[in-house]
Amino acid sequence: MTITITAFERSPDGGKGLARDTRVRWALEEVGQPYEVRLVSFRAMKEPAHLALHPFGQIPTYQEGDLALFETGSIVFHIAERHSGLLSDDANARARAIAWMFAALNTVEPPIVNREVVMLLERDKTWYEERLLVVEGRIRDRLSELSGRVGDADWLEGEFSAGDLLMADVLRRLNGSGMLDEHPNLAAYVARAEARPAFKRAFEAQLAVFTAATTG
Ligand SMILES: N[C@@H](CCC(=O)N[C@@H](CS)C(=O)NCC(=O)O)C(=O)O
Repeated sequence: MTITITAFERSPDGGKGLARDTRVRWALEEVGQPYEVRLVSFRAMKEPAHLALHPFGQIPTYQEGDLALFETGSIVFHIAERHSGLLSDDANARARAIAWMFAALNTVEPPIVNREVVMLLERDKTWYEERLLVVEGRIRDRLSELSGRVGDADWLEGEFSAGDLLMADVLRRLNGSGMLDEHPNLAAYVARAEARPAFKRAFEAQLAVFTAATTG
C-alpha cells in the first residue's frame, strides 16, 4: 500500500530539515519503506481537506490505505510497530524505547520549541533577554540530565531505536545554538544520528523540496 505524507511546500527553516516531516521520512528510510510526499501550502493546511487529516492544520500527516494519522509520535510509533528496525522484539527493551519516544516529545522538545517561539515572536519585548535566559536555563537543565544518562553510550538503550530517532531529531533543533556543544557526548550523539544513511536520505529529500521551491 502506498504511504503518502505531507510536508511544507516551502519550509520556513530554509531546508535545514527542522520541519517535522523529516523525522517521518527518516523513520520510513530506516525501515526501508518507500513513500510519496504531497506538498501543502500554509493556506491549504488550514482548509477543510487538510483539516480532515489533521485537526490542528499542521504537517506532517500520514496516509496508508484507509489509515490517516497525524502527530509525529504516533506516526513514528506506527511505522516502528509495522516494520522491523526501530523497536526491539524484546518486550522490556521495546517499552524502554517507547518511554524515550515520549520523553523526546513531552519532556525535551517543549522547552526547545519554546525558545524558538520566544526568539521569533518576543524579540521586541523589553523583557526579551531575561525571558530567553529563563527558557534556555530550562533547556540546559534537560540537556545536563540527558547527558548524564547517555554517558558514553552510542544510543539511549543499546541498539538504535525509535526513541533515538525522535530524541536526536528534537536535539537537532539546537544545532547552531552552542547549547549542545556544552555536552560533547550529546553533540556526538546527534552527529552519530545524522551520519546514519537513512537520516541522510531523509535530509536530502526534504532539502530537494526546498531547493526546487526556491530556485524553480
Ligand atoms: N506535535 C506535532 C507538531 C506538528 C507541527 O508543529 N508542525 C508544524 C511544522 S514542523 C506546522 O505544521 N506548523 C504550521 C502550523 O502550526 O500552522 C507533531 O509532532 O506532529
